[in-house]
Amino acid sequence: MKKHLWLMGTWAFLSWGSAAAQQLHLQPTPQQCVEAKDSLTFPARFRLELAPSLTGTPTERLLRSLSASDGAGSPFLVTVGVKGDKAVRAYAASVPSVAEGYYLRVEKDRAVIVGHDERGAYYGAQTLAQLKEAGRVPLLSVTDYPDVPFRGVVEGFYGTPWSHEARLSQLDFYGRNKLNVYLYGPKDDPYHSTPHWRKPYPQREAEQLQQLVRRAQENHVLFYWAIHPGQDIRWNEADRDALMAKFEQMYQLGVRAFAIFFDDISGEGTKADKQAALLNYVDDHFVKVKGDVAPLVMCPTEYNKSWSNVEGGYLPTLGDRLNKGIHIMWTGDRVIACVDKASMNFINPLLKRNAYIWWNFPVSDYVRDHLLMGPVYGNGLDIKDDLAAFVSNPMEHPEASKVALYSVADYAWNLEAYDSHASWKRSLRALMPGQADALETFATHNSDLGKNGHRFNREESEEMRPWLERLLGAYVKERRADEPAWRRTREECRNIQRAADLLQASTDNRALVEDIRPWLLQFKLLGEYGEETLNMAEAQLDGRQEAFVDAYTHARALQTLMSEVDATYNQNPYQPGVKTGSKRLLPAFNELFQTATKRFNQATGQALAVATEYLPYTLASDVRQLAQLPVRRRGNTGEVTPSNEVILWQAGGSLTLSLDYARSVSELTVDLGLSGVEAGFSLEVRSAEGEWQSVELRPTGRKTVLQAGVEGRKVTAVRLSNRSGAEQKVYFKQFRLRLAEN
Ligand code: 14T
Repeated sequence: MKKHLWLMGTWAFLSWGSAAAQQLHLQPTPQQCVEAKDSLTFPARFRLELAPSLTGTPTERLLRSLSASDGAGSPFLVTVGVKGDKAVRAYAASVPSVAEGYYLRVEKDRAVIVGHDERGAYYGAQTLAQLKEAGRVPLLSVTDYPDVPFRGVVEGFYGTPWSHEARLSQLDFYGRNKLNVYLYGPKDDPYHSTPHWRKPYPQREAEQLQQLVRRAQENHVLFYWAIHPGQDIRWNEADRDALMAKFEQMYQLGVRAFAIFFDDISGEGTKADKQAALLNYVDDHFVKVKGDVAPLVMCPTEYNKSWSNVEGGYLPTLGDRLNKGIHIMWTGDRVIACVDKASMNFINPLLKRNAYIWWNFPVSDYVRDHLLMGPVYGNGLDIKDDLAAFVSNPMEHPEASKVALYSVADYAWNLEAYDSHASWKRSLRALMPGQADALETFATHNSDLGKNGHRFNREESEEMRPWLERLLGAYVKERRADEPAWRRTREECRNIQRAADLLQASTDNRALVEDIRPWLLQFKLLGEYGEETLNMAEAQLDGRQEAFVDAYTHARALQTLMSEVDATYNQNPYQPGVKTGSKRLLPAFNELFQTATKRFNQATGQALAVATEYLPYTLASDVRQLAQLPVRRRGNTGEVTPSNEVILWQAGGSLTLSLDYARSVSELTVDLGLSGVEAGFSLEVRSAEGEWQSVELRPTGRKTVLQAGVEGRKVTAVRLSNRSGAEQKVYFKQFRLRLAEN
């Protein structure tokens, strides 16, 4: 049977009153939608005929919210029930025999929704809500069900956990997009993991979790509470009972779905037989006893192929021993990977069940200076029968993550019909209906991860790629301007500046603007920078020297500002800073900048700086081995690159790190690799007035690492000198200056 069917009769395009003709697209893409020739404007009020089995359910509340005031007396009737209910008996045969499936029919004066089960009826009602939102819609019948039984989100990232408000908003979003699970497992919740997994939540946190459970129920989302005990668990009765007691506390708060995560641990906790015994115990003595608890989910220690050692027997042990109903998570061939037929064929036989896919996208906890807002692609479209679940691990930015989550919902509902680009476009429209084009401009250029240890990457700026190649090919290799490429790139630079402004000022979705604000600032600068580098290249080609210097001066200023944004916002300790357009745009603009400047210098005999990275630090030293060490900037810290050799530091020799202007510093860390050697050295800072003042170097307790008392001082330079009167043989392990926040 052809699954995805859009019958549209003789008319191909409907015009909905508004100027732009718009195709109706239901989200997630239904399995089958047959549209008739006629259409109707979905009424503002309708009479609701609800099967008694649905009284008091989220389905009833959703449907009532769709009808303004009481629909009594309205000529339009909406009949809703679950297979087996009397009111919908006539349609029973049309309902798909798949969990969560539904049949929805819209006629001229009535609509009928029949769920395979209660959640199915709810999804039918969600589809009806979309029809109402669309305004004028064709008469139609939808036969629909999900391909993957569990679809949703695992809040499993490191970093700042989502706020309570953000989670409430997520749960509503999941309901609307027919996602049915949310697994709560933020690595940085101390009561989820070590140190406090054994302890009950404090009152306030407990109340909030209770609220989340309720909101999840309202949206027909299963709220899984996960525990991460493996870092310090002991395989004894005391810890088993502590875990059972914690689950019981969570049960009392309303939780009816539980998970145990053994990822990212070492030592005792990693033993497969012990893990399996614990899971089975919980299954037998908790889940089965309660009777109203969802199937257990576990995340194994060897949760991806590259970390698994089949000979070691870990995965086969889990596969053999874990009770049949227990789900086992899997991230694919690597920690960060997409899954396809081959990856499923590897893991499912080992687990002796379909894997519960934990997809590590759009999680960005290992590339925190980037936003991952591009299309969802790369997973097999032919693996619907191989998946127990498909859940996504998101970014710490909840609203920005919805771009990907929308498409995850679309993919996991109907794999074969999934169209990654179209789904992405619709997600942008759903998130910011008033500024979807601006958001698209932003998202197009904010999707890759940059260099990362997981070697995972995404397409970025694909549409601009051929234009940039043409532009650089012509200019760099042939010293000429390819006019169309030039025009298109300039236009895109303007689009970027405009999009940054429109998004920052937009009231369409403030939560999203807050999530991405630093990147918007950077994005605007990037657009301006790109435009100015085009001006430079143009002026250089035409030999207009004054115009070149004007453009160059501004481009330099923009480099400085971009560097400042990078050093001011998002100063996490892992990947501090704010990167945007880093895959194609920024490298292309930098190449323009460098080539144009070199040619200008050649032609005029001047020596304008060619470097593209603004550095507020300059190093000077009369110690031969130190003089040429590069200075690196990473977020708000500047560091002289450590050296591996023994440094022969002559008497009186010094190293000076100067700043571009008097800046507040918060920390100065020095490590000369030998304890006590600092006695022969003096450390000084230079004030804004140019005076040198001595500061003390104190031990930190970490081996030979020393810290200077510079907190809050405004300085223009720091200097380290050998005052011992003799040559010192030292190491140069660290020389790092951290600037204060402001
Ligand atoms: F359990 C897993 F499936 C999993 O992916 N665990 C973590 C997850 O919490 C994190 O968000 C994700 C992305 O960084 O990767 C896993 O964490 C890691 C992965 C590593 F390769 C932690 C340390 C690693 F070296």
